[in-house]
Amino acid sequence: MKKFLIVLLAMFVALSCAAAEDTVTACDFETGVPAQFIQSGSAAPAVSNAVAHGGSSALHVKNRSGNNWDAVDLNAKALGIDVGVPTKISAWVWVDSEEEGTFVIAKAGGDYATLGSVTCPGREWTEITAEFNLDQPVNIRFQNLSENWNHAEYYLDDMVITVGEAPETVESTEPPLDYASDFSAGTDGWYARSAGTASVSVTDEQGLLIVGRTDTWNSPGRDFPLVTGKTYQLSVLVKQDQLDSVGFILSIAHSRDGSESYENLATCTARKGEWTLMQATYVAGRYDTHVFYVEGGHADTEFQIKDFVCTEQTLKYGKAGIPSLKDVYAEYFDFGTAVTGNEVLDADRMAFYESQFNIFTAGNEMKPDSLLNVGECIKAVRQGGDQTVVKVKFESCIPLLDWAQENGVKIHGHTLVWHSQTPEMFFHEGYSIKNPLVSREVMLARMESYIQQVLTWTNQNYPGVIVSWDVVNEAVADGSSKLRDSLWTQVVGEDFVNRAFEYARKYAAPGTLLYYNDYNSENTMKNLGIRRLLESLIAEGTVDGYGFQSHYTVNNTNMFYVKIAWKEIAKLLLKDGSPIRLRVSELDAGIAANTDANWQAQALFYDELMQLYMQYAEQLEAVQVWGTVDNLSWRADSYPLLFDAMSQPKPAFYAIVD
Ligand code: 9MR
Repeated sequence: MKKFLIVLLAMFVALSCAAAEDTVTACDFETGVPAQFIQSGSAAPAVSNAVAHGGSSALHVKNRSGNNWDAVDLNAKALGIDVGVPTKISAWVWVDSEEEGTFVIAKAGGDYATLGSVTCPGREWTEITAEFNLDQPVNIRFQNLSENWNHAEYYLDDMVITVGEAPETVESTEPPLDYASDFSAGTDGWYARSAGTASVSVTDEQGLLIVGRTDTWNSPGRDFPLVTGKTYQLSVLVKQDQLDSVGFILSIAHSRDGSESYENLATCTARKGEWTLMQATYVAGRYDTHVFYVEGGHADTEFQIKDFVCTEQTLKYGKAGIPSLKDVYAEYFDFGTAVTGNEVLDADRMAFYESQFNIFTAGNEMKPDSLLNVGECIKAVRQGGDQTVVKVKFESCIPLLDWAQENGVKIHGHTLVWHSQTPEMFFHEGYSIKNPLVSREVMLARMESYIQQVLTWTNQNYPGVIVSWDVVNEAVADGSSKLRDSLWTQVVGEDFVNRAFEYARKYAAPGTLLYYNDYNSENTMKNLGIRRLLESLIAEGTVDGYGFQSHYTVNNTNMFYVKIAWKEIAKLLLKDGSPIRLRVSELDAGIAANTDANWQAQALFYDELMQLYMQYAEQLEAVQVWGTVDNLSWRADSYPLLFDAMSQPKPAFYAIVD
């Protein structure tokens, strides 16, 4: 018996000279769930013998937690169901409920439109069909529409998927995107993202109103043809007339191979009746679709948007003839920056960064929340693995590591162990926060396994690329000489930092420099705490250096204390008697507003810092700014970097290259 029968019905229809070729895929679920069926939400698709339409088994969708998206999806791309391809699906459905309801075949992304629907009595096999040409590259979902079925398990059987010929594609050379919404002739491609209840319409105020919302994600959305790696400036006005104030979010939904993910780009609080602005800069990731949308408020809040602008930045990165930071400081230390995920996808931008910097750090992509594969950890324990099993994934950091390897630039790894950006379930039995915390022994085993896998994989695949690591980040409490209370101290105890360094030393390639990294070391008590911690690591011979994060605010930072902090820490000697290594790991210096006077003050501030750094050049491995251009900084509102939003050098840049 075949579980997944692909019948290539090369139906060469003898109509004049035209030939139509359909691919027919029949699934009877007799021996398993074909790989093309993917879990959606918490539902786990499996094969069951409880009921069957034909044969003795069917696809069973169970573990549903009360959402209609706890369902099963079909990987459309895997079956050739692309945009514009004529597709027919027929299947038999059996819903485990006494009540009648509506079952649908729907788009699993984009506008989530229904493609086919059927009303069926509970516990009776009913046929559902859908015939469509997708207008967005999304997966296909088999789900209930009726809310009374949100917990009901259901079965699918004898599915037949008929996929026609792909339309001819025409290569287009589109000019850079320069979009401004105009609702004078209708909704201008905007639609309601919802499970069918919400709708959008144009108002007298030239706005687009959304009504009928039943969930906070229900939103006006529109597809945009973004180009991977390109930078887009976004702005939109939002208004609501129902409550004193409502929080809104400008977001993007993107999908790759049919699987959708989301990013929040900007937020605002809109007071009753006031048009409120949201602005953002977005660098497009490697996705097939990009939908910008505005969400938020309460599930049923009605609101309008207008003047949505999305413009591709067509700037030329950098400026011809300017000095290069890495060259200016080459004799003394490396000069580097941090990049976030999508910046690395733009070759022009990276060429500009490479002209200025010789060491790079991933802003987020090598942190535990990027590298821990929580789903696989849970699965491994469920399948009988012991509590110490740890699964990792590396997709997030591969583009940066590939780029660094190809271009011969160094990477500083950030960060192996941190209380933040680490999934809470990492600390719990079975990787579920519903379970108790694991024992110290299990947690240490998990920590060692994680560090071992990350260091081994990077060493094997990118030998020599990662020259140093932040082993532990921010372990000392603010304004205190004690360790910060965290799940690490609660589960492992006060020596978690020492153990992390022990494991890192054990698995790091020889010569890799291992750092403890922290901020606010100019606070006297914290400085003491940092030194005590470093001394305990030095005694164990596991640490090489200290990273001064150096997130400053020009008018609030007292340079006197910064200098004392450097003096105190720089005095420490390593076990072999040599001075401790130092690095400036995340430098930025914010200003209150983008004015000439502030830019000059910022330039003086950077200049004074560089003079300080030069005094420690012997011990200093690198100075790294935390981002290159102001608008992509984590502190974009305070313009803290050396290049402006147009990637042009600011006075602060000139101050430190002179
Ligand atoms: O730059 C990072 C930003 O994109 C993240 O939203 C943020 C979340 O914690 O982390 C930022 O990087 C931090 C770094 O990892 C550790 N020191 C403080 C940095 C700024 O928050």
